[in-house]
Amino acid sequence: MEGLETLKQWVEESNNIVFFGGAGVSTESGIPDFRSVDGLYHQKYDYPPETILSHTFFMRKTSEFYKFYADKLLLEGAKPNAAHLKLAEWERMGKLKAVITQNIDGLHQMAGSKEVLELHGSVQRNNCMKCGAFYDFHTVKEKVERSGAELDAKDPDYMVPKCDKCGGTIKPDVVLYEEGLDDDVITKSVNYIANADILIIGGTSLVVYPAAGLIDYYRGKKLVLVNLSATPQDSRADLIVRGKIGEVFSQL
Ligand code: CNA
Repeated sequence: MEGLETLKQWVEESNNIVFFGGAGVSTESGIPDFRSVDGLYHQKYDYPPETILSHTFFMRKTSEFYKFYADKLLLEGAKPNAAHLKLAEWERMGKLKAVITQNIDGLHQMAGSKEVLELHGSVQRNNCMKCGAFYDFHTVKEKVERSGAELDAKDPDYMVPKCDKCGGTIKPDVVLYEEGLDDDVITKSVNYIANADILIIGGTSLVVYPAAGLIDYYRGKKLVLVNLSATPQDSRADLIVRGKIGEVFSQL
């Protein structure tokens, strides 16, 4: 595979790698991305995914939101793949400083990574919008399923998880379209990227802003892109490895 040997050598020589990734990192774990041919944007729904995953839609059509969310994003049983595992291993070896991810699936932490900056939040954390009570992934999944089994599909609360303490609606700690990113996560990400020796970008179409704009802070000369398809930033890369990220990382 072209570029693989160079990447291998750069990784061996470095102890300041930063990884920036997206949905393509988890497709080999069975979680569909947005923009690939079998991604969510090419499947049929009553509304486009970016509409369903917006703040306005969540507030106005909460039941519709949870139907899509439960079907496509609240996936149980997904396991980290070779890419997640290799990144965690590099961190343990002191080679990698941080994983910055647009993913919300929690697979990097499951693989053992510690410094994970989640730009778009996580399905693992959920809070009641009224009283703030915390709920984990499994509890929310159970509540969504129970509500789906007990209520009529036309009920406005169909599949909507409710708080045990106050009855309020539970919302995932996921950054929806129209919502802002966490300042602290952004500041830390900028610092890691600005000081990185190697920036490896993988499994992302680099079209979702402001996240994709973070790579502008990189000042080094080892910008690596590991992606299945071309991105608008390919011309800026010092090295491109075209392939499946799990397969690529298992050879590093
Ligand atoms: P995207 O726009 O769907 O792009 C994915 C990119 O990854 C494409 O360029 C693909 O060609 C590429 N790709 C797919 N599979 C592989 C693979 N095995 N190896 C290498 N490259 C691959 O996704 P982005 O992350 O760029 O878009 C940002 C959105 C998608 C973020 O807001 C995420 O929250 C959101 N998302 C997250 C998940 C998740 O958490 N796993 C799933 C679906 C969408």
